Amino acid sequence: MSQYFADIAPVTFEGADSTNPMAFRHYNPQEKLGGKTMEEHLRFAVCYWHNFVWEGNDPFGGQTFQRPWFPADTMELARAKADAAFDMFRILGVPFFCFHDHDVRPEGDSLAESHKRLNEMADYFEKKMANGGPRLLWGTANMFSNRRYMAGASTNPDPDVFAYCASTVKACMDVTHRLGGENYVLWGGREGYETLLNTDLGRELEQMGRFLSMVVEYKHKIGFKGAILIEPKPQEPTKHQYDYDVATVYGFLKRFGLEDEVKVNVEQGHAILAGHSFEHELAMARTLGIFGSIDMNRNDYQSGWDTDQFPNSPSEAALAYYEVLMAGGFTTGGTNFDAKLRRQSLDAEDLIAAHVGAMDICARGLKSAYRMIEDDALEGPRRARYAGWDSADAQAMLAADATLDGIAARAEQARVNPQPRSGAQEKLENIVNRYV
Ligand code: XLS
Ligand code: NI
Ligand code: NI
Repeated sequence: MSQYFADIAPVTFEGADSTNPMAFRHYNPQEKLGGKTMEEHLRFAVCYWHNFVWEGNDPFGGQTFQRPWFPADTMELARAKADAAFDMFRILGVPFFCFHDHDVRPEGDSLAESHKRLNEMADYFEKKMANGGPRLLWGTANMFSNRRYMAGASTNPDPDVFAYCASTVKACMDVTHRLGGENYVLWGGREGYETLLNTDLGRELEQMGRFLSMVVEYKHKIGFKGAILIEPKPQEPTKHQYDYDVATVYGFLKRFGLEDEVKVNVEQGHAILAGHSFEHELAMARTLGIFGSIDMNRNDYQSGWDTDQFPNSPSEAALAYYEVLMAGGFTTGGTNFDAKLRRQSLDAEDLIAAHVGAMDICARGLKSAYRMIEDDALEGPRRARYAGWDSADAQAMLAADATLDGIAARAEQARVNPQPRSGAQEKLENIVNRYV
């Protein structure tokens, strides 16, 4: 127990009419939608990083937050941070948490010392996870903060950095495996470039492909049953990140024969940075068969950088969970918040209130999405739009033995002049609005 959240009671469901800002109005963990409870559908997780590590700094100013565990540069303070973190997980009632190695332990003077500290913290977590404590959704390595990674991790021009990364990822995968983690995440960090003038693009992609292949091999070697997830992002911190978006990641996986081994962790804010909507990225992942998990941090639409705000739009959440449900729901994945408070939100209570609102928006979105699917509200019109393709004649055009000139001859004979039909977008938007 830490004293940090001592004044805050566990958050409970009070129903849609509640005016209590520290209660759930939609997230009722045990309420069932179909065969699963909301808790099982949403699989909420909270990431350590922005919640317990970020100090409130921005490019123009330093620390605004004063947490008792800062600067967390000793193992004692790391444990105090863990105590506060697990108190928050308990208050929110989230079933999962996530962390980067760097979030949970101060870096040691050597690689070996860093690994030792990580393992000590994992021992500490093991006790907190026992007896109904939160489970681990994913573990990951921070290979972007330290200056040794400034020119990339596995894509670094220096082979010693590549080797350093191998050791770091191995240690993090071991710990994730030991703690029963359900996924291992690789967000690109600084895998990208600032300028092509000093970058050998082909070589860097090759290095990244080999590295990922070895990560997958190691997963099988240690018997880790969870999923390996790549988290796409188009830019920031580098000018161009190699894992630009879901489609780019898929092309990369195909190239290295990893499309059945690796899935994606899609983040709302990263989708926006890539010039997509969140639902576009989710629909793409579903279609390509690589949907894994989500980071529910939204981006400001004007900023141009990753603002990692808590989600707060019911209609966006509804369209996102629509895609999640259409993908068959989460298996190993979940809904992770690695969101940031705004830097003026100083209090312990702000951290809790932000998650309460975010969890509630997701629950509301899930319920809307579930009802839209149950009522066939969007799939019905969508099927009708493509109904022409149901006939045997139409299907024959897609068969393996169909040819362009064969189809051309048919069209020329039939002399049908295709008649355009309305896409009815506004009517569909009205339908969505009825559900949110
Ligand atoms: C940064 C990413 C990061 C990953 C995990 O933009 O969102 O937080 O989720 O390394
Ligand atoms: Ni993320
Ligand atoms: Ni992000």
